[in-house]
Amino acid sequence: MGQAKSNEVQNPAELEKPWRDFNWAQKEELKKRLTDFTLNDPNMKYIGILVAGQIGAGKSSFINSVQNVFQGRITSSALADSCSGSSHSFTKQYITHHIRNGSKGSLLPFVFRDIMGMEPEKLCGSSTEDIVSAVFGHVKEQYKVDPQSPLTIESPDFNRDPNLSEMALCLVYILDADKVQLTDDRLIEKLQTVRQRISEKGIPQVIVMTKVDEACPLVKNDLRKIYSSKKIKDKMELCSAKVGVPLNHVFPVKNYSYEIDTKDDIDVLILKALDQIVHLANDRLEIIQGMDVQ
Ligand SMILES: Nc1nc2c(ncn2[C@@H]2O[C@H](COP(=O)(O)OP(=O)(O)O)[C@@H](O)[C@H]2O)c(=O)[nH]1
Ligand SMILES: [Mg+2]
Repeated sequence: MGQAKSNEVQNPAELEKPWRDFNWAQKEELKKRLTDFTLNDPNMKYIGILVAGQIGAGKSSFINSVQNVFQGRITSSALADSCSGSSHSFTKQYITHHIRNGSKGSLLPFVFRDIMGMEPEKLCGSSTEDIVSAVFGHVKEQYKVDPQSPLTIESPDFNRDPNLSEMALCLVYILDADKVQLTDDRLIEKLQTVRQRISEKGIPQVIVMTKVDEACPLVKNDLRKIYSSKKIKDKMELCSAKVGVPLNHVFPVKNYSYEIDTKDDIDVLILKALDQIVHLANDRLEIIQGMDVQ
């Protein structure tokens, strides 16, 4: 009993102070930075970002959440699956989502691409080959993933000569905070295979850890406790270790799910993750362009 009590004191659910500095008042500044953002190649209209992860982890919801931040309202361009916990993937086609600044505003210079979710079992969900092909721009728009047979160079949906906009210059792994400790090792192996294949080509990788509200009651109650929740810190460390992405590339978010209005605290976490993703992608673009010049 005494032992349990002293552990509780040593290991409280809430840390004394946040372990990561986070400015909750930076929403407008981040939004401006992203709407003013220009690509390192003036000839390109946009850069691509691919989201990958297990079915139901919140990939479509993350894309929608980004859209919501810039629209200032709840949208549903990348349909999220309202049947939570379902084992099938709602997203079956490979689709590009453009992000618009305001309802009549211009398109922002980055797009998200969503592919069928992954599953632990062999020949289920998107294969590692298809995800790697998508990163390298070989997958044509509206390609329907067939878990039984990954895309090959002979397939009509295989883009043999992709341009830079068709490639992904950042891969975002979407992981569910509430389930990460239960994630099947076979799925982690698939993610690691993808990571190794694309790391060789220097494609930056980020983890967006979703459902922080479901993973921690403290955070559900007050999103601003996200960086003082011991549970969230542990889960972020677990995500980092499992996939092999450094902790400073792990961003916890609460996606829009049941809300009917946007909220500044939700927005600012989404914007912070997005700011990092987009700038890493743009850095990568600069390196690729530099290589071309040499
Ligand atoms: N509470 C909560 N629910 C979420 C969050 N992100 C996604 N969801 C819900 O999880 C379910 C699956 O999300 P979805 O975006 O369709 O997952 P996908 O298969 O990866 O595209 C949906 O019911 C979402 O509303 C989150 O951060 N918090
Ligand atoms: Mg989806």
